[in-house]
Amino acid sequence: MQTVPNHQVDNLQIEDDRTGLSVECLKRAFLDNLFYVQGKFPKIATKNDYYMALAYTVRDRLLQRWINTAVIYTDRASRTVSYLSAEFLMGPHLGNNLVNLGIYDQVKQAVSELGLDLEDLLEQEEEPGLGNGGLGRLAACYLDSMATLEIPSLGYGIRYEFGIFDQDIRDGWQVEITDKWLHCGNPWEIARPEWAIYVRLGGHTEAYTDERGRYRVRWIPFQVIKGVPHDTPLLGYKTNTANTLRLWTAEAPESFDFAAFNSGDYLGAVQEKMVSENLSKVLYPNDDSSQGKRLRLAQQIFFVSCSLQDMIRIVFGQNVPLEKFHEKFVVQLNDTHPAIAVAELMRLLIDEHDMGWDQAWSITQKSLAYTNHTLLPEALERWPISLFGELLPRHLEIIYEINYHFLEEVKAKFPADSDRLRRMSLIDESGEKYVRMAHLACVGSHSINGVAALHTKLLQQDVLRDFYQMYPEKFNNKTNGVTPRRFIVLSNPRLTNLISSKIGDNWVKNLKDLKHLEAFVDDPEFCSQWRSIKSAIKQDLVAYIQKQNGITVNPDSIFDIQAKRFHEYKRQHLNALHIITLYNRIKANPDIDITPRTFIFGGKAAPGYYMAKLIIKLINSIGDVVNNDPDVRDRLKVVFLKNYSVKFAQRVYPAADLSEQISMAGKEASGTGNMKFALNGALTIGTLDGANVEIREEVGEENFFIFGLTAPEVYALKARGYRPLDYYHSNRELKAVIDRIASGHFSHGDTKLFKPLLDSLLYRDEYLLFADYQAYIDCQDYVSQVYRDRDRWTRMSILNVARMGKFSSDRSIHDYCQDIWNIQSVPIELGECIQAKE
Ligand code: HBZ
Repeated sequence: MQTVPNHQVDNLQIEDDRTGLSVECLKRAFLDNLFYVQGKFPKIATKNDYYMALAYTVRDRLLQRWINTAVIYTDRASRTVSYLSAEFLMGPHLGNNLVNLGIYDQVKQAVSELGLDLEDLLEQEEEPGLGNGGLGRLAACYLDSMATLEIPSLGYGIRYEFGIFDQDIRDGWQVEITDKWLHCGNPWEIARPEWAIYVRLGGHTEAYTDERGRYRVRWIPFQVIKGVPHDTPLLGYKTNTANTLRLWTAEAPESFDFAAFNSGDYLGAVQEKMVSENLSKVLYPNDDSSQGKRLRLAQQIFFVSCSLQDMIRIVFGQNVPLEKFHEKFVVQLNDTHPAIAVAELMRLLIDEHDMGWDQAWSITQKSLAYTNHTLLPEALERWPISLFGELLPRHLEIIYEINYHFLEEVKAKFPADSDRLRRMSLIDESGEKYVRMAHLACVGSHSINGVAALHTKLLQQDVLRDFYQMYPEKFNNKTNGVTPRRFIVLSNPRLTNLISSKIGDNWVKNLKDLKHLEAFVDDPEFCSQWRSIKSAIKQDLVAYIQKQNGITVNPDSIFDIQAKRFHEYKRQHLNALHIITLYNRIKANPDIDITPRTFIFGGKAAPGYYMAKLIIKLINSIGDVVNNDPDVRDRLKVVFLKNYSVKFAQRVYPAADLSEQISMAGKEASGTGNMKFALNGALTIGTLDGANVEIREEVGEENFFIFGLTAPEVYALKARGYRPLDYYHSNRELKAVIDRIASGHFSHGDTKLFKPLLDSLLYRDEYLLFADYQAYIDCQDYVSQVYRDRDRWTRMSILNVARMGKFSSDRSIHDYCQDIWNIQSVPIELGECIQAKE
C-alpha cells in the first residue's frame, strides 16, 4: 500500500506549493500556475492569465479539503442532502473562496508583492450566471451554509453553456446579449466523464410479463442523451468541509454517433450530436412562467434523471441497500422545476431496480421534500399532456397511477366531493389537459414548505389550500436567509472590520451575535464611524456611476435603490410614480425644499415580457429628463445600472440608504434582496409582503418604513371591485403624474409610447399601484424628513444591522436540518492519510 504523505510530519511543517497559506508560498504557487497551467510568463501574461493563475492557486487549496471531505463522507456513508435546482446563481468564486479559506489578506499581499492588484483580478472573473434571480441565488446561499455548517450535501443542476443574458441598454430599452461565461475557461470545475449517465426521451412503452410472472413495462426511447457531470468544490467558512456542486452537461452518446457514422451518414451523426447538446445550451430567462416549451421539460427530466441515477450509483458504491435510499439521501426540490423527480424515482425503483409499487412509493415520499417559491397563479408549472406524453411516455403512465391512488385517498378523506377531486387531481382537465407539477410535488413529498411566514400561510389558505386540508402535517415554513460571508464580509469589508473591532468576529458564523452592536448605538464615536463608512462606499458608487452612466451624483443625497428582476408585481413603476411626483413638485415650485435623492435601479426583464421592458424604458426616459432639467438642480437623479448580477449586487447593497421592497402585498413569496440591503445598513421602505413582515418584526416597527394595503386588504378591495380610475380622478398629484407621462413629456412628445402601460394602470391596475400611491408618497415624504436627522437615521441603520441575525442562511439551513432533513453535521479533519488503492 502506498501512502500519499500529508504535510504534518511530527512537528515539522513542510509547506507545499499546493496547500501552503503563507504569503511566500502563495507567491511561489501563483507563479508556478502561471507557468505550468497558463503557459505564460509575466511579460506576456494578460490579466486573465493572472486571474487564472490565482484561481488555480486557490483551487489547489480547496482540493485538499475537498478530497478529505469526500473520503470521510464515503467511508462513513454519511446521510446527505441532495439539493435539486434548475438554477444556481453562484456569483464569482474567487473572492468567496478567499474569504472562506481565511486568506484574503495574505493573497492580497502576495499579488501586490508581484506588482498586481487583487481587486483587478477579482474584477476579471466572469460569474456563472446560471440563474434568474432569487430562487437561484437562494440555492447558492444554501450551499454556502451547508458547507459552513458541515452538512454533507450535493447541489445538482444544469451546466448551461449560456447563463442569464447580459443586459445592455440602448435608447433606454433593454437589449439582450448572449452570456459567454465559459469563453475563457472555468478554473473552478472538474469534469467527471467517467461518471456520465444516460437519460432516455420520447418513444413508447410496452407491457410484458417477467420471468416471475409479474406485469412489467419496458420503455423504448426515441432518443438517449448523455449527461456528463462537472464538479465544483464549495468550501465552508473556516471549516475543512468542501461539498460539491455537480452540474450536468448534455452530450450525444458515442454509440449513437457511431451508428450513423457507420451507415455513412456523417452529417446526420453530427446533427444528432447538436440536438443532444442543445439540452444544456441555455438557461430559460423567464422567472415566472414556463410557456410549455419541449426543451425546457427535456432539461428538467435530464438533470433530474442524471442526479437520481447518480445518487443510486453512490448508494450502491457505499454498499447501502437500495431499500435504504431515503436513509442515505434526502432530496430537496427547489420549486417544481425538479418535480418530475417524483415520477422518475418511482420509475427507476420499479422498472430499473425491480421494486414493488408500495415500497417504491414509500421510499419516494420519504426521500423527497418540496419548496414552493411563488404565489403567482400563472407561475405554477403545468405541462400539456400531449407534450408530456410524447417526451416522457413512461412517466405519464406512472403519474396516472399515482393520481389514481391519490384520488382514492382524497375520496376516503372527503367522500362525495367531486369538485375537490377535480381541483386536486394531478391532471388539469378543465380544457386542454395538463400535468400539474405543484400537485405532483405535494403528493410525492413528505414536506411542503413556503419561504416566509406570510407566504406559507397564504399557501395554506389559498394556493395549496386543498393540499393543506389533505396533508396538514406536511406543511411547514422555512423563512429564507442569505449568507453573511458573501453579502457582508466579502462585499463590505469596511463595515465588517468596524463590526468586528467592536464585537469580535463570531457574528460571521453566528449572525445573531450582531445584537451586541446595540450596546454601541449611543456611542457617538461609533456612530460617526458608521456614517463615514456608508459615505465612503457611496462615494465609490458615485465614481462608478460617473464612469458607467456619465451621470454626476451627489453623494450626500439619499441613495434610494430598487434592485431586482423587473416585474409588474414588484412595482418598479410605483417607484417611478414617486420620482415624477417629486419632479412635478419642483416644476411647480422650483425653490421647494426637497431632500436630495438618487434613485438607482438595477434588474433584468424577461425578454418576452413586454410590460416589464416598457417599465425599464420609462425609468430611463424619466432619467433623461430629470437628470438634465436645470430646474431640478441636482436634487434628483435617476440612474439605471445595467446588467445587474451577483457581482454587481455586491457593489450595490453596501451603498444603499434606502431599500425599496414595494411589491403588492400577497405576491412576493419572500424576497432576499430585502435582507441583503438591511444587513448592509439600509433602511427599508416596504409593504407587508414576504419576509418584509418578519424583518420589520425583528428590527422594530420604528426602524422600518411601512406603507400600503395588507394582503387581506388587497383581497377585500379586489372582491369589492377595484376601480383605479376613481383614484386617478380624486388624487390631484397622482393625476398630474399620469398626465405628465401621457403628455409625452418623457418621450419627446410621443404620446403613444407609454400608452399601454398607462392604459393598464388606468383600466386594470392588477397590482393596485393607484390604491397604494398616496400611502407610498406619504411614507416617502416621511423618509425624507427622517433622513435629515442624521443621528436618528444612523441609529436606525445600526439597529437594523444589529437585529438582522435571524436572516442568515445558516439559520434557514439549521431549520431545514432539524425539521425536514433529519441530518447531523460531519466535521472534517484535515491531515488524515489519503491512501491510494493497492
Ligand atoms: O424566489 C423567488 C421569489 O420571487 C422570491 O420572493 C423569493 O425570495 C425567492 C427565493 O425563495 N422566485 C424566483 O426567483 N423564481 C425564479 O427565478 C423562477 C425561475 C424560473 C421559473 C420560475 C421562477 O420557471
